[in-house]
Amino acid sequence: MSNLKIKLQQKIDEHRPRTQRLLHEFGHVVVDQVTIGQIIGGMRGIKSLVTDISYLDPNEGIRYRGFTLQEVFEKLPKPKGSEMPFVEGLFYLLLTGDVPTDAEVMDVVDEFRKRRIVPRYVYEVIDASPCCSHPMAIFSNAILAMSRESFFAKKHAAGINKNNLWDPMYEDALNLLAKLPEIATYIHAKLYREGKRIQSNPSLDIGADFAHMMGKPKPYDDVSRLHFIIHADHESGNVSAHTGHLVASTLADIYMSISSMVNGLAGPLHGLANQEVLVWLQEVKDKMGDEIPTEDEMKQFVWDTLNSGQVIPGYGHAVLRKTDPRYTIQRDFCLKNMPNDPLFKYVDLLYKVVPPILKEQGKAKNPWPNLDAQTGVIQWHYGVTEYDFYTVLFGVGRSIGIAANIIWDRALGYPLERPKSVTTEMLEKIAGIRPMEPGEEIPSE
Ligand code: CMX
Repeated sequence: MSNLKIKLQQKIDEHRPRTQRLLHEFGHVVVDQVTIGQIIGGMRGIKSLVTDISYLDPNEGIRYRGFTLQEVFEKLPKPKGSEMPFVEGLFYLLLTGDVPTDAEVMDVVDEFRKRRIVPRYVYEVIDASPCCSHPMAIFSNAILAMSRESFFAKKHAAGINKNNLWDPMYEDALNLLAKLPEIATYIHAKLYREGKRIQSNPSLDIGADFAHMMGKPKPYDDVSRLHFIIHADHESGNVSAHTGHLVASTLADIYMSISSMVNGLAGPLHGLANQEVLVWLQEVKDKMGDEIPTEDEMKQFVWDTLNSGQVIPGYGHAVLRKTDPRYTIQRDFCLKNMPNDPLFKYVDLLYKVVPPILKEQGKAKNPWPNLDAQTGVIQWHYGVTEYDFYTVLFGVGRSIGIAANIIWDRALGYPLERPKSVTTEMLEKIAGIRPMEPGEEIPSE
């Protein structure tokens, strides 16, 4: 058994009584109330999920296992000569809650290395994708196709004690995560590099191997590590994390669950926003004939977008109420490594201009930038200019956190998810009003 799995087993044994005690002795304790506004409004803010892997504070941003992102970057071991930590170390941290030693990280690097060979039929699935498919659709299909490999599904069909379900889920999760960089880079090669695939180099860690398979020199290895680490998890209620958890709650295997989460991530209000930011910036750039706009000109572009009924991509958030620390970490990277990049100058100008405008408009609860406002600009700078592909990069990173969550879901025996729905009429009754007649105007108070 790998060191990581042994450690995980210990952590699971320690944690299980806590969950069991809460459920059996304190299951009746009220945690939250639900309003009609929350029921109609996308269940915003209802405390109804549990995860110990990350927590999102509205003002502080994400913490992974109690650590701020800044601390995660400081504490996790780094490959020699790199500014950014091993992605494998983050997986160790998310799964066990402990910061790994150098030796522990190298064990995980080795585990991933052994599992990275992608079955041949996955390339065929990618090759068979119809023309103009979005890379996220191809990515989702490629992952789903591997469901036939699931160790978890086979064990479950054969009959396995519920307490042991986490074990085959762990095996599946590692098998899948180890293959995602190669699958993603093959999609990139297929769509944008005339199929010129670069083979994985088994002597490299995930970040470096990803850069190698993308055909990008240093510091793209660090860009990849940075990217995968900051995208890995954002507690459980966001659409991608929630979808992965929900599908896995049916005891679907990791391939079905992660493929579903990729579909959720592909929406413009979620992961696709990083692509939309680039589209929006390019429009501004084209209109400006590549000149950097003045502050007033940029304000006008922002107002024009809002007045045409569109959102400003990369701004706002369902939970956060301050600048996203994932934005700040990327901004710091840009200031250090690419301060004169023209698109970065656009993004920086937007940081000055957009929040006061969104405040003045008065609709968005959070006028500050989220991580998607910076991501694409870094990729563009290092030559990944196919912005359709950016959400696939997000998906590789997000899979790490969701896989860790799903392993723990099975370890703690979280059941099938099944909230209750009500009808509009029931809500009207609860509100103490009669249903409106067709064509009737909303009565004024
Ligand atoms: N630009 C313009 N209007 C915005 C806005 C923005 N960036 N963010 C929110 N609003 C508007 C909403 O559209 C909504 O308008 P209506 O009342 O007319 O429907 C109003 O402000 C209130 O929305 P909210 O409660 O502040 O935000 P939500 O929780 O409903 O939505 C999010 C959150 C992220 C979908 C929204 O801020 C948005 O559309 N942002 C732009 C897209 C984006 O950057 N998405 C990426 C988020 C990060 C991620 O998940 O990857």
